[in-house]
Amino acid sequence: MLNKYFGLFTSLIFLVAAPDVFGQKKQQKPNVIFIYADDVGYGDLSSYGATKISTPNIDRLGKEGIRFTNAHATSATCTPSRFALMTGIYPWRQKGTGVLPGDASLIIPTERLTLPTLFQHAGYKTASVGKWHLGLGAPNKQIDWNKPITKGPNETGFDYAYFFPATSDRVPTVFVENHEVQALDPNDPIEVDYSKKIGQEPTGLENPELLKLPAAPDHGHNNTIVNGIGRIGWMKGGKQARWTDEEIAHVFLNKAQQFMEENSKNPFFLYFSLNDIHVPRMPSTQFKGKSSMGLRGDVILQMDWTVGEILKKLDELGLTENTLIIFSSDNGPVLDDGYADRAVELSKGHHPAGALRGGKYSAFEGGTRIPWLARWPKVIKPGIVSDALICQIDLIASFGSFFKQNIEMEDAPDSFNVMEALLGRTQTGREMLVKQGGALSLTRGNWKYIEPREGIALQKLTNTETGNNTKPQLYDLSKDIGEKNNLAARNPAKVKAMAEELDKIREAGRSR
Ligand code: NG6
Ligand code: CA
Repeated sequence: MLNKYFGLFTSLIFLVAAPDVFGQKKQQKPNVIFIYADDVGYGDLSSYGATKISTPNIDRLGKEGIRFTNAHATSATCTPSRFALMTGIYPWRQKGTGVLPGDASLIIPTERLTLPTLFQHAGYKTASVGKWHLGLGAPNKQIDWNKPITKGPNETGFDYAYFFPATSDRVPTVFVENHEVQALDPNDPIEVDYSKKIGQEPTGLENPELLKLPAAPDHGHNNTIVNGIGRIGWMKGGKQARWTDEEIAHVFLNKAQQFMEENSKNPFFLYFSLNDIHVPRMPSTQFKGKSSMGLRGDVILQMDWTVGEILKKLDELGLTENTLIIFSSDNGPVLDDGYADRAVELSKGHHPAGALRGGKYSAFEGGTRIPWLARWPKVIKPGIVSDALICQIDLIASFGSFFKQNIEMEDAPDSFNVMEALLGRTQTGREMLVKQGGALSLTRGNWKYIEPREGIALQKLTNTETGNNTKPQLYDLSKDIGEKNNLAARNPAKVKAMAEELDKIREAGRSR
């Protein structure tokens, strides 16, 4: 503890007094904006090879900054990737970090160091705007949506938060500002249930004729209908508070821009967690029909526009030069994720995971290797393409080192300081990385080992190759990025060494 405070104290002195942090006197700390898109694949952006869709605003970050080709989320779904980003802990070390329902309790212990608390310690104002999906309220306690919500983003390091609880396909379909559900009418209290139907409202199962966006067969998404869309989970009440899906991107953008304006005179950290391009894909009128790929393409355009609006706001506020803005995604892509939005049929000729195998839910590269572009005009040289191995879990150790904060091992046991790589000063990132689809994998250098796992090889609903195999898999990513050629049988010693290393990382409770 003492150490920690001493570290904090010295870092404050350092930051106030440092004459030369980046070659300039009295360098103001950079603003940091982390834009976290949902389910955007390695091949979904034009800068990563997409030809059927154009994403000029996101691509611009790479042209004016750096674009990574070997950047990763820890996991192939949302909640665990976000948990890792916030805590620096591999999510599989903690039970209950899988995809959460909308009424789940907060899974980040509030006493922990988190990425936003680290920024607070460095004197930043912090905000979380957008999708949350890390649970709310005390453990094992039912959330009362009609009273202030006790634990959430504000208790894990965010000074300001405007968010929805889980995903846009899960109830409750409401926005929360700090602790309060927005536009709540006390005479129409909200109730949520994930185990049984509550209330008298139509459900997708009973009244499919009421759906404006039909659910895909067998995927669920057929509980309470809100805004013509069947959701996962049942809710009643809160009629006035329910969102309109087509407005979500605009609402979040407005809140993000407002936070930037209010904090233009002091350093800020904005975690901007987009709803796009998760299902249900419901673009605003502005983007409907604007792509050649149906709704999924339209929300890619909407997402790109959103990034462009953030860049404009930075220009307008005179903050462009000294803002580090990062764009990334929480997991790989999926076409059919449960609504009949024709994504599969209309994406012909588009490869959402690029040359990678698998996608969302998969232990193959498509599940976790994601786009990562970053711009900071003052520091990052324009036009760098980097193949450094980096992971979102590394942000906490990287910024810890940047701010000269002392991060104890137990604070972020799986986070590595890769700041030099993030800023394009070296092409060397971390040496190894454990990733999670269903199975765990270990990547070290060119080699990727996927540990044996029972379970279906192909998830039919989403058409995902899961990476499950009862035999070990070993791929040489330098020659076989598509993981087609399993070299395990020919390299038993390598398999043994990597399996042992993975076991050791698991047992040690830490990897740094
Ligand atoms: C799945 C949902 C899927 C999506 C996912 C979470 C079904 C059949 N599928 O359970 O639609 O919501 O959870 O996505 O219900 S994530 O990006 O937030 O991890
Ligand atoms: Ca996701």
